[in-house]
Amino acid sequence: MSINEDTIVEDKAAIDSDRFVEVSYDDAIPNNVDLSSDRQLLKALEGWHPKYLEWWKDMGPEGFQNADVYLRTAVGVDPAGWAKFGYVKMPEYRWGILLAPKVEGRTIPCGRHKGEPAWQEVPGEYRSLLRRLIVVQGDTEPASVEQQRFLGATAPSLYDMRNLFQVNVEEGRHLWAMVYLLVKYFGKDGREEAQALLERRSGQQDNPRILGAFNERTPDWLSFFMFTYFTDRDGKMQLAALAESGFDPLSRSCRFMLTEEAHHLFVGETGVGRTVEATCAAMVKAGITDPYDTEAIRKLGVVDLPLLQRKANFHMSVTRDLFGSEISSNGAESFSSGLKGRFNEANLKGDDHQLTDATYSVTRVVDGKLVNEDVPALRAINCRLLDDYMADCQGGIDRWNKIIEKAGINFKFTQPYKGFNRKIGEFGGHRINTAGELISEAEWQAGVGNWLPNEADMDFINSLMKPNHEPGQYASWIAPPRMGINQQPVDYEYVKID
Ligand code: BYC
Ligand code: FE
Ligand code: FE
Repeated sequence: MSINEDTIVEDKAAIDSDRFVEVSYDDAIPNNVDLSSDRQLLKALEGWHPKYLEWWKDMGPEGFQNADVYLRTAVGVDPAGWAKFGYVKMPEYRWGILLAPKVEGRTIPCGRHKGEPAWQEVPGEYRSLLRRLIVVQGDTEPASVEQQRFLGATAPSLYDMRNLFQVNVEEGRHLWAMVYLLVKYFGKDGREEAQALLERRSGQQDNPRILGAFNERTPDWLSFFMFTYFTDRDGKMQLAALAESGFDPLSRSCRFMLTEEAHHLFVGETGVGRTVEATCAAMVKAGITDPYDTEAIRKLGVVDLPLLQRKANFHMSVTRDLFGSEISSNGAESFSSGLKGRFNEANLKGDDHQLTDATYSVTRVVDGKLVNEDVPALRAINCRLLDDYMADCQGGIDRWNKIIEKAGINFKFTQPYKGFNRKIGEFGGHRINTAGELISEAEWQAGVGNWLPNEADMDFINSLMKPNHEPGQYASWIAPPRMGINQQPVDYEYVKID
């Protein structure tokens, strides 16, 4: 990783290799998988390419398709220099197929096949389970692009607009990564799945995206920053779990995707952080010390901190649902078959990596009470990844709190209780407040406006969403970044709007 903007955050998902692998850029589809030697695969992907471009033009960023955007493009998988920067029109972005280098002698890290050589071909007995995992992963990538497609028009700066588009083209590349696996390894049904990935639509009634959070709206820039901090972090955790897969091509794909993911998380963390910074600075300047003096704070053209907490509550809770049921036989089977590991599987010490006798504590709702139960760890794989995710969320939250503390304002962001506002799993169907109390429907209705963004909140946020499309111009509600992209200044013309 040499991208300087990413080095100030902790999310440097490393590629654990020191070997440089040549990427072929002469082909229509840049790749390091020797595509030109596999005529049938190449033909299938060349057939998919124009349909992908059609999808991008229909469902990708609205407007700005002709703009020159200062983007990074992956040009290799060497950690020391894998990307180049330059102006690109988004439809001309070189979406490539890049796998992290093969690790010689790699073995299946977990489950009943632990220690056997990693699969280079699809294990027949797990074919449909593996395909399902790849399809679900693939489905989230275009979904996020669809969710974010209207944001360009209200970008708070050209710097932010560029970051949005960077995230969008890379999510497009992540779709390519999964489509490559489907088309190369799953024959006719793989090609059908690749087609279906371009047909489902985020939020559409009759053909929605597969997972709940990817059918929610991303209506404003605060949502975008919260999404890239909290929901792209589900991406990080799931990709990390799939990077442990015994199916080696999936593992290698995910390892490279994690490199790009670091920037998405950076955009989220710094986006929220800069918003907090602008709020605190405006409050201090106006001599406002009470963070709940909402009316006065909003008059300054900045976002009050309690509203940011409600926004965060929404994104945290819908993202937690993405981990599936805490107790899941699907989760157990994905692990036991060796198709998906835990976070950091190969490096977990003092563990049999098979979980034959282990237990794990899961919070459940039993007879109207929240209780912790020890359940077989195998069945609690999803719960464990969710717990790891929640721990991983805390770093940025602590750094946001530091900004507030430094300004001398008495306010602290917290994570709502795990079971708050959940639809999937142990807490689904129960009303639980942010403090972790089971409450009645009436209590929920009375309190929800304090826990999730209410109508007045959304109206206010909307009123702030105005374009700032001149180089160096930043909206009142967000502080300029400390540094630009790739050592460019913060007033660089990151997007040349035609
Ligand atoms: N919404 O046993 P269960 C990313 C379904 S994000 C709707 O509870 P399982 C990104 C489930 O599919 C990372 N349906 O859970 C971020 C199953 O249906 P079937 C994406 C849901 O299967 C930002 C049934 O309920 N990658 O990359 O153990 C921007 C029972 O399932 C939901 C992955 O998720 C839901 N929230 O786990 C761009 C990794 N939850 O199969 C990109 C691959 C569950 O019975 N996916 N269901 O019809 C998986 O590992 C698993 O599919 C899940 C679900 C963890 C998602
Ligand atoms: Fe992604
Ligand atoms: Fe991402």
